Amino acid sequence: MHIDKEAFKAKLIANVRILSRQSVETATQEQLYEALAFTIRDYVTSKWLETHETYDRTGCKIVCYLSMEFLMGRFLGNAIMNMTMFDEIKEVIDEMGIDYNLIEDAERDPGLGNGGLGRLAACFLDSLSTLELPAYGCGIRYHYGIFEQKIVDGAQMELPDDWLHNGDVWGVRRREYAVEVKFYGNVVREMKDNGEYRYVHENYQSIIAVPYDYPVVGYNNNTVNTLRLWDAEAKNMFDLEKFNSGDFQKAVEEQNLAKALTDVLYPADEHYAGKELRLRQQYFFVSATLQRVITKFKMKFGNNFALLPEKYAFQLNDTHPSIAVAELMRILVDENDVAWDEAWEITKKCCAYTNHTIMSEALEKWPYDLFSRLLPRIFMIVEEINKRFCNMLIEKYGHDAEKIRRMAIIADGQIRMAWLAIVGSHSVNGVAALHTEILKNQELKDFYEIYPERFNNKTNGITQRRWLGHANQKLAKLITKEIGDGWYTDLDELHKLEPLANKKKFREAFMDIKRENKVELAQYFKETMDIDIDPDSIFDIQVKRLHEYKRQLLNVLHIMHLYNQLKEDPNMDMVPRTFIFGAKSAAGYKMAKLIIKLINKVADLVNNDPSINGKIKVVFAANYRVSLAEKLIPAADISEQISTASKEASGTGNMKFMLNGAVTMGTLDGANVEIMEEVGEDNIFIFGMKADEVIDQYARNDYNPWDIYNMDPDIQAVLNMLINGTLDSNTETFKPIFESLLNGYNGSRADEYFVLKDFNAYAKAQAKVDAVYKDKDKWAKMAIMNTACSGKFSSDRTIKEYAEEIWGLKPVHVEMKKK
Ligand code: 26W
Repeated sequence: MHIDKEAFKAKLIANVRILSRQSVETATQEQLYEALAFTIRDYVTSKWLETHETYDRTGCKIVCYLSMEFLMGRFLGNAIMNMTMFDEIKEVIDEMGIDYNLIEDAERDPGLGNGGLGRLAACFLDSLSTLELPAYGCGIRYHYGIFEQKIVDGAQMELPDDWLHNGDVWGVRRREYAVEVKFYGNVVREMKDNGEYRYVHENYQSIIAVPYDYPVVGYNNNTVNTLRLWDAEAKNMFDLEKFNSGDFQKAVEEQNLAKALTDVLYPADEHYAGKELRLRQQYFFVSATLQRVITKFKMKFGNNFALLPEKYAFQLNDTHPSIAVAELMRILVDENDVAWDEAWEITKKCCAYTNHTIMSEALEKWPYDLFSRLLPRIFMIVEEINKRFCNMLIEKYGHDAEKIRRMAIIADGQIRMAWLAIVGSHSVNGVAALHTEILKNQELKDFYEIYPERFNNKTNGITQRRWLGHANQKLAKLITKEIGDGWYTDLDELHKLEPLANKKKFREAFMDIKRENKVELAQYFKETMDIDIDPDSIFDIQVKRLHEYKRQLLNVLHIMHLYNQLKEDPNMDMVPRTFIFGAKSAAGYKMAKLIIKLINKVADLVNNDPSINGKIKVVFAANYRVSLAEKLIPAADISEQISTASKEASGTGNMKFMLNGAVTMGTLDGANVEIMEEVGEDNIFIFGMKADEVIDQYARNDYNPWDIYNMDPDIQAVLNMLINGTLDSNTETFKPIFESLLNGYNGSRADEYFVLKDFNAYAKAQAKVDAVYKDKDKWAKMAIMNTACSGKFSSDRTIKEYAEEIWGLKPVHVEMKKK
């Protein structure tokens, strides 16, 4: 987009003055950031208005992506890139003597998500806008996002993430669209004129849901969709003006209660805790979203609710918003007098559910009494849905009581949210081919049997705009120079790089950029951690949430093994390697926290032992988050994707690394399987047990890791380091890890995730990396092939599949009116 540079400069100067009473010369980085963001927002707003004017005028279908998490990353740089204003803005900023990178760095990450699921939602929004698909992201405006991680004496400390501290430049508060959400109370039955009953919710507590809208800018088009995050406010806050003393007190109390609702993101990933506040959050944003949708629908289409599925689709991002099924029923049946059966058909046509994990500890099952007390009317509706569903099951499987118990939505005093989502949706999808197969054949087998037509796969993807265009600007430029910029909107264009892998000049240019990125990262570590790393070493990176199934432990045990080898033979022939980790652990997840400590203690040992000649270095990069990922991933040679096969639903980090020319070290798990299909077996390092082997072995339950310990002196030596004082003078510190690997810990099985079973295969694959890396040309070809073959993993491809196969959603072109 072309901008008038002088006009832009004048606006920017004015905004610095208006917002902070400063001049460009005296303003802080934060103030300059705020002013630049406001200036850009002005350009965005014209398109934003036009987009919604177009949606209103055409009455097009809209998808609402319902998600508890949106891990958006910084807005500013992304908006500038997608508006295709980057070069011109950069020139203006340079002319003004301001360091553009420092301004981008002044923006705090809106960390409103835990990990994969939240970041996927953000990539999807970028693709939706770029593909001109009408969409809303619907979620919660947490006041505190995912905690900030500090490492103190090797251990994780959590600090609150006050992301709103410097204000919220991108969010627009829209009090005019506030809605009331009701909790607690009781339900009474009233006779309607026609003799039917109506259920009325009484004595409830109200919370006001106020939306804040954030722009989601499409790439090189006029589409700006909306991320709508709901915040909670007290109903009586608005009566504060009256305040005779009693009401004032009450209003303040209510205000505090309301604030608590949206105060903080639950920092647990793949672990369900059954906390009432979380259920309140879920119902809060789902109810607000659906109420607003139905109000708007009625304004446009009256009470013709049969039309609803042609106008709105609701995608449920995991089970967290699955209460939408019951809430939509409530709004249709109670508030709009739609008959149950008709409402049920409408609900199923509107809703679709995505499953993101097979980890059983992640499954949401709300206790019956908590649920019925908090949401009495919703509970009745779930009971009714369950009754009808079970009746259907009895008709089909009357002989098989066990099966019916397994499938019931309400059982054992719990409400099974995944079952509710499946029964109330027309589509159930997994997030990678292998994952969907496992769902169909194992976890959701019973449901696949009765609803085979509902099941489908949508392999995840990532947006190449942020993960290459923005994160790796040097590589983006090189690629555009060689094959043009078509890849920004058609990532399969990258296949055109394949023949260039055979051209020496291109290989050199590609690897020069990799090296520059590594130098930049090394500088960052020097500045932030005062650690020296060698840009000519292999950068081997594992970044993701810390979880036992992701097996950071396998990685660090292997590093300990390498260290032992080097101690024996300091002249061992190996390419120097820098192992980099980034991972947050859920605050209450003891084993995960201990693994973080282990990584840091191994780093202390290895980095401070001059006898190994700097051959290996270990870095734990604190506070892993989107903006840090954007620095780390472009600098990677090796991408660690080493989960126990069958456990990682998809992974999306694996795709970001591949796109940036890192080679995957991985198990045949999640989307790694498809990455191998795309890049070819020769351009990836695959090791370890296969998914079916893991599943069989687990079922046989005859694995004894002691056999490995007793037979394998290398493994024995590594495990003994955990308890013999090498890493920590207190020999008890890492005992639980030792225990979990050999005997099981806290009720888990011994080596539940087959770390020891896969250890040798992993060590062998790592040795192969070392050998291949020595052949510079071969390595460069592999790296280039990874970038060249990553087209499938664009979230544009994924979103097209959702739009065509699940939502029936068509692009709507937005044209700017001539002024
Ligand atoms: C109730 C606690 C809780 C919180 C978050 C349970 C489960 C979750 C998420 C479903 C966990 C998650 O982020 N899953 C990841 O989703 C990604 C996007 O599909 C996948 O790529 C990852 O493999 C999967 O772990």
